[in-house]
Amino acid sequence: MGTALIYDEEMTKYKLLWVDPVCKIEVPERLTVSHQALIKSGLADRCVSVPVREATDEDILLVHSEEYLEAVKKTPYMTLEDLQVFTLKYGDVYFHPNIYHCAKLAAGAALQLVDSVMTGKVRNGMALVRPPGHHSMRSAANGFCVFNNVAIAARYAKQKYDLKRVLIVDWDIHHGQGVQYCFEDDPSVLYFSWHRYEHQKFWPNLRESDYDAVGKDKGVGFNVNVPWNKVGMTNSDFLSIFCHILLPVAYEFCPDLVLVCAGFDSAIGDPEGEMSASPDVFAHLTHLLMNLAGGKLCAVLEGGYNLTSLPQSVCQTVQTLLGDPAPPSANLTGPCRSALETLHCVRSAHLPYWSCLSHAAELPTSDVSTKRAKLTEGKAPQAGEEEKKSAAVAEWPEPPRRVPPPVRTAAVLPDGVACPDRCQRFSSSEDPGPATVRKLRETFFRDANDGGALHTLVTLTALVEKMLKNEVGSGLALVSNVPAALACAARHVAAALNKRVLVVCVGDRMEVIPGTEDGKTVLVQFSSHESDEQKGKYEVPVCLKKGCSDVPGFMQAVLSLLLPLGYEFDPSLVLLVRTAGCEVCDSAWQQLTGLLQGLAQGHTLVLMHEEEKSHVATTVSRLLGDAAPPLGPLRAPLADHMEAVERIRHRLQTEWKLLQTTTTGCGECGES
Ligand code: FKS
Ligand code: ZN
Repeated sequence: MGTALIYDEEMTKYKLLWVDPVCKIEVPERLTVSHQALIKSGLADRCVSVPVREATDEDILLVHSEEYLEAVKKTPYMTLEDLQVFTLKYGDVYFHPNIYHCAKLAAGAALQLVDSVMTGKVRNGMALVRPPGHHSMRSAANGFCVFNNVAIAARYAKQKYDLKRVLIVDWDIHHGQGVQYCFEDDPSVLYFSWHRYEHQKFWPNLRESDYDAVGKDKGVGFNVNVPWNKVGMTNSDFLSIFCHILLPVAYEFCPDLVLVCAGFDSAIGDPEGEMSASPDVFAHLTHLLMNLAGGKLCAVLEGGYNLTSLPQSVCQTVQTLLGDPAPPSANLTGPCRSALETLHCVRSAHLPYWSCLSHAAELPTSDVSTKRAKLTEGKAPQAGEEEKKSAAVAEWPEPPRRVPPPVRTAAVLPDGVACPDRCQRFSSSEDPGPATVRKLRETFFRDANDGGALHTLVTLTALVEKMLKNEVGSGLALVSNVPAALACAARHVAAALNKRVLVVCVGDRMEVIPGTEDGKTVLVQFSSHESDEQKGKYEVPVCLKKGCSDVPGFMQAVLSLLLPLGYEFDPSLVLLVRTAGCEVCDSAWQQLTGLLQGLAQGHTLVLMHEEEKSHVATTVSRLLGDAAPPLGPLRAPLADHMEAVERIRHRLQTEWKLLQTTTTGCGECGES
């Protein structure tokens, strides 16, 4: 199943006709450079090209008032002077004789995208549109927006396909207040937006863009605002918000469809956003959303004004939608203080509505605000106390090309186990040489002399090498001796190849575990086995006492512990191990497998016991990048499990900065 790309040159055929310093950045070239970049990179050719259509009056009236629609309808016939006068009724927007036509196409493009995804013609897609939509309101144009493309798409999708829940992720750097107003009392549409705010000093300067605007009436809890109070936010800040707010809430909500207000003014170099996130962060943001709603994701362009970072970011997004492995997640140094304040405020504000946040340390948010006020109003900050954040230098390297490996997924399977479609059966033809064989035998089979098992280890070693050379993407091996296979593969990566390896084990606690002393190996082990040992930074036993059968608790551990740690560690390979007594339900296992594909450029090697062969087909499907099936709305995680996860996060957050959720280092003990 493919990726739709919707674009029509017609939407470049309007522009600002008078002098206006506020509006001059919204130019037709935004669309042409984005589209050209997709063509030049070969990505456009790989997409299913879907034509635009004009949204009908009926479509537009799903969100806008009749009076407003009738007023906009007159603009094609206005003189330049009339247009200027009409424009003055609204904020930060301009009209043009052709903008009504383009606005109908922009909204219609979003609807075509929803139809393509919902009818199963494609899995996901992106619409490159102008004018953008997220600021426009029921009866008002605003912030370059005429009709609210994504809000219309959400109502349309709900109505036409009888959807129960739609998630809107607005990663544009401006607050989509139009979307918020449209759905603030509606619990069927969850709206998430992060935006430059600077304590209301940044446009659109609304009180209701702050974190405490959580929705109204029945929709309370279904509006999530993440205000950035400093510029210069980085990849770490963005990913931290995803791991600790958006993803847990989104998984609990369990949308039937994900719509993205895909603005790229949140990327480095943008004159409006002044943030420092690199274009490849959008690959990760996209990837992290792709296992929700069975992969049904529609991205609709909003802002983005730097004509270099905009096309790069668009390409990263589309390439990820196409299923190519993610780029490395290098240089994640943890969120800044201001981002942590925001994170904490948002989590506290939403703690009454989402059980995944119910253990968010309940430090009164007023404390944070007071501290903040003191910090800003008082004397000049002491050296080192001042935020290091500042607007980024508008120079950054072009994201390296993401080259999909020639073999996407390979499997090492015993004879008699069929190899799934699109997956290559892997067997090593190379002779390992007597020295290697002797070493393997000495290390792993001192007592036994099992030729078959030895051969498996030789094969695994060869497979791991091919994965690290990007000749193979991901892999799966069914083995009889899981601990030996794991130790062999992990040691080979860490010791012989000197690369970082993340080992994730699910199920029975393993007796033989690879050493983590080298700092190249991180071991995260999910099991029901109690362990009070204080392990170091590289060994993380996650004890879910009632077993991993508590899906919400397990997902909490995956989203707020494993993923941030994994992203910060930035391994070259992920070894995902499923042991015989694995209690985690199949759909949670699949989510885990899918989410881990965002690490190590998709180089995951799954090791399973031979008896687990019934899981081969679904696991391979995740490794190939197919979306995992939805888990259903999640109930509250078991309190014990929540506490266990919080305890581990607390223990590790000084070492792994991406695990932090408060500025104090520890919400409960006040330790820094
Ligand atoms: C402050 C002036 C802000 C208006 C900015 C509009 C932003 C529009 C957008 C959209 F996605 F809608 F295009 N002027 N310097 O990027 O959010
Ligand atoms: Zn914007």
